[in-house]
Amino acid sequence: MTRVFSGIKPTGPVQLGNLLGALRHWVADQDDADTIFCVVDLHALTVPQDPSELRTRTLELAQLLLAIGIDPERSTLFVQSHVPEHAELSWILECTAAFGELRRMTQFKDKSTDAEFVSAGLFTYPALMAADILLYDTDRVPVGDDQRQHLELARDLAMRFNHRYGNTFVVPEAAIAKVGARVMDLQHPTRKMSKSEDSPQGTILVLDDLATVAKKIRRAVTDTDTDVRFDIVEKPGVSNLLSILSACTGESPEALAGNYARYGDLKTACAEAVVETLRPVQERFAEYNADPAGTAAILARGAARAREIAGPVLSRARTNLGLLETGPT
Ligand code: AQP
Repeated sequence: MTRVFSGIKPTGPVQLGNLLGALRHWVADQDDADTIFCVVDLHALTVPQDPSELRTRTLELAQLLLAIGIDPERSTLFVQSHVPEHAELSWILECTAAFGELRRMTQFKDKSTDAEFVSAGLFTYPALMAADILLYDTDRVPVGDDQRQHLELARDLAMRFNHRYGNTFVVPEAAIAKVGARVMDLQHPTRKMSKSEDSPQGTILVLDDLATVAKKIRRAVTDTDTDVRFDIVEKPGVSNLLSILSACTGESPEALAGNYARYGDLKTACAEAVVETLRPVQERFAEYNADPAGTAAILARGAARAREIAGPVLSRARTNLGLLETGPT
């Protein structure tokens, strides 16, 4: 059976781009793959975090994943720091990656420019992401378009390691959706919507009050003319709304463009579609949120299952590298 792995960082409240670009595909993947999903809390540490907020966000992110339809009977759902194999393989892969290769990562350039404090972890984080994926003999990784370069690096590291030390890792494929793979900020439609970006009016949070969601969409930046057309370069604002509507309805953005003569009508339709997508998620989230002990138990079972898979893969890497095995005491 195909093995699917993906993760999400508890760096802020989940936004619509996370949902449309990645999370809804995770849910669908449960039908035909062995699925493993992870709240990647170690990745959140690349920027300073408030400890109590990080703890709350990690638990609530797991609850949100359950609310969107991740089924713990069919998927392995766990928190990255509960499985220490991730950190160990990350070091091995940092030593497999070249400095220049990491320096070329565009997300590092974006996130380090103008940052007050740039941690070494922000630089090496793609090696940890590669470790997350390679630890599970992953075949397919459903991610948004912004992760394409990191996925390519994970593949390169797997191939380099296999070439140097013998066949150890499965080389994964990225699975990037055609629609919704890059949801843009509603106020700045040439930059991606992001959970830790300071753009409250441009970012739709999955747990935003539904009236606020509709208001943000109605106030989205469009363009000066009135033509409803799917053209990402010339009309980024309108095209973003068409892409969002398309991801929620399943119709193509080009076909949807023909249905609306005015921006106002497109915004109304988009707001309705997003609100109806979020409503059931919010209702289920409230149920999981009322039972933190239940969520903790699900995560503990998930971590135990994850370790059963990750342990032997890490042992394979250690042996092939030539690390001395521990002898009997
Ligand atoms: N705007 C987006 N459109 C489509 N997909 C997106 N993803 C993120 N933003 C968009 C996808 O969501 C998954 C989880 O993302 P992540 O938490 O690992 O980190 P990220 O990609 O860096 O997302 P954010 O929201 O922008 O977080 P911050 O602000 O903390 O960096 C990934 O599959 C991602 O592609």
